[in-house]
Amino acid sequence: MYSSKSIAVFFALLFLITNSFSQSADLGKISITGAFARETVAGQNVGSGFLKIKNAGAADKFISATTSAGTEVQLHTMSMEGNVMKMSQIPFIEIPANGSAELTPGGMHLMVMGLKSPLKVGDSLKIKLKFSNSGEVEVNFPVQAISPHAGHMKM
Ligand SMILES: [Cu+2]
Repeated sequence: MYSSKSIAVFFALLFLITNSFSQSADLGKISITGAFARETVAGQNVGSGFLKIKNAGAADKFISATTSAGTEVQLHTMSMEGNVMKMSQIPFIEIPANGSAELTPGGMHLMVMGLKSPLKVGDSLKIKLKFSNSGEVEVNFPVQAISPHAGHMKM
């Protein structure tokens, strides 16, 4: 028989485990919410991830990210060139003191290079995010369907 004490410990551990891979996460004064990734189409070996970062403390920088699902994670921004969206790599994303930064489709995003397998709706991607002051946190990015208004992009 399990004692009620060991059951309580089990649920506490379960909470810790689930919490550390959640699509939202807290890291000191930094809180992450609404993380998601986009599904990929056949032949596409790059994926994109989005999230919102809130900062309740001093200014920080989101400097890098890693995942075992791909060879590299880059920080990207998007800009219009004529009527074509163009993305380019940026070295970091500033998180202002008591401010926030949002990575959204059509704006800044995470670009997962060299995906080992396609991203399908229902899957999720674990990405470790690194901040210059606050350190590292692993966040779960559930895969969502591609919006029909995604538009045209070139690398
Ligand atoms: Cu990109």
